[in-house]
Amino acid sequence: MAVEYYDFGPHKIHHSSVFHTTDISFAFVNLRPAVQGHVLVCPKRKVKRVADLTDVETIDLWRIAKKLGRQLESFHKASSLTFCIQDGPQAGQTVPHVHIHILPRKSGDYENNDDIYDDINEKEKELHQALAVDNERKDRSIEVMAIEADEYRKFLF
Ligand code: AMW
Repeated sequence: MAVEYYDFGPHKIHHSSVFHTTDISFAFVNLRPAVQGHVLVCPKRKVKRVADLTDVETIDLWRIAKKLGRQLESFHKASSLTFCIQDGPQAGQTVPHVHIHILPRKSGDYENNDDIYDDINEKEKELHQALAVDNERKDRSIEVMAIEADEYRKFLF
């Protein structure tokens, strides 16, 4: 039987938000995307830091990120990609479970290209505050996220 929830650090990701899985990893849509198509790829095993990944996990994560990146870029009619890992709290990691951010990029999406990193952190700060006040989702509903994941399931991989 398929699992109902996937562990993402302390968070439970409903299967409807997960659009690709292997035995080792899963890919899911973001609660607070910085740009359209901002998704996350994560090992199923709860691993905090990149150095804790096995070689098999490392290869699987990047194999998925590589393929998904190309497909998401085309799906969202983008022309570049930002791949990013915040590895440890001082690097901006807010969820202690390794994840690769994939962000399709378009011309003019940010005034300065690298502003996207500030935006990722800003979105995470907002999310953190929202979750601290009330453990409910205030922004994207599970239904909206499921629709996005459904689309990817149909068109990607
Ligand atoms: W990190 O600061 O740890 O590099 O990034 C955490 C990412 O996880 C952010 O992009 C944030 O929006 C996302 N996120 C946090 N909680 C959830 C959740 N419950 N469902 C989907 N995405 C989440």
